[in-house]
Amino acid sequence: MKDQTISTEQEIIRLLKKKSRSYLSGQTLSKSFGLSRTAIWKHINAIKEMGYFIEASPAKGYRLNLDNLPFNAFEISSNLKTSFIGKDISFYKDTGSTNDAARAFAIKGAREGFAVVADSQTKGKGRLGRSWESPAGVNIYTSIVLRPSIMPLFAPQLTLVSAVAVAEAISKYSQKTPEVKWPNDILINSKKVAGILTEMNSETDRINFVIIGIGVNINMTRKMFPEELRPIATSLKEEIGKEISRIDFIQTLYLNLETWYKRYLKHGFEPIRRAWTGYFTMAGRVVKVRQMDKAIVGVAMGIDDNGELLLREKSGNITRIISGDVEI
Ligand code: BT5
Repeated sequence: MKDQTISTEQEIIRLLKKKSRSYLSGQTLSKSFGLSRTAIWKHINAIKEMGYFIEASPAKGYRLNLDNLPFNAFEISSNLKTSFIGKDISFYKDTGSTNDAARAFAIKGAREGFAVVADSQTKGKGRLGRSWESPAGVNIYTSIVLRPSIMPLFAPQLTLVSAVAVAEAISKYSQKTPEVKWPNDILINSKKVAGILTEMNSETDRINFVIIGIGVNINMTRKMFPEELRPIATSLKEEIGKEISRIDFIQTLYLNLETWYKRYLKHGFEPIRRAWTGYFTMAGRVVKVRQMDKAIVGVAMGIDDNGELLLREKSGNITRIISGDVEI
């Protein structure tokens, strides 16, 4: 599934990273690879074309700019601390939807943890046929294949597992604690910064695979949002006022997701419910839940031990919500 051989370019990038404080001479590189200096120069050009910034000095050699590394599979995999999530990555400059790409890989047998990452999407998907704004060069769009041995009816809990992983990753960068909005939104200052789309392929009592699609607005500016989303959507950069490395963020996200997913498989939903509740600030507020054919108004009370939303209606009845959109 993944090309295991490290290319000469990747090997050169590794050496340049080690030497990034000073220059690495063309001669040293020629010796290490047994290649002519012209051949090395061609590889350096290929590396530049991959989006790396390399200073070349005829007298001193080559130096890599570490502050401006490109967003690609090789960088995401370098120093990734997970044991299975994101160990195999298929990276696209542009794709329709990473969820669709991941599903195609999963059908062909991609193993658990396989991840698709795109720099941009042309048909980014939300739930129920809605779309996800996916401009290039600024955000994270990733879909991960999971193969949990749980009953299909529990699959929606994986959205909450992922929401906790995303909220925790955001907390690492933002002083403001993010909020979760049931079932699949992550907000900062009441604006949506990330969304999750969980899709499943199953038989009656067995899951074949689940695709966890995660979109996080990292460095998107206000201007890049369509007008109608500006009042309700935001990015990490807009909220904290500085650029964040997408490589660093996605590595944190994969590690968090792996940790929470393992915890879920081992200990069940309860630890997830507790962590999720810690990010749920809407408890006690009156909300409207829109469903396919109706809307229910009530006081949001939190989630039950299955991950369903509990709503206290005016009558005093407690209703369990399995699916829907929550509005304040
Ligand atoms: C979601 O749906 O929030 C799920 C979003 C999942 C996106 C990821 S990106 C990687 C993977 N590949 C995909 O194709 N999808 C997943 P939903 O709850 O239905 O919310 C959709 C609504 O959010 C839209 O109708 C807009 O109102 C709003 N929206 C669209 N793009 C947004 C963005 N970039 N940031 C914030 N809000 C957005």
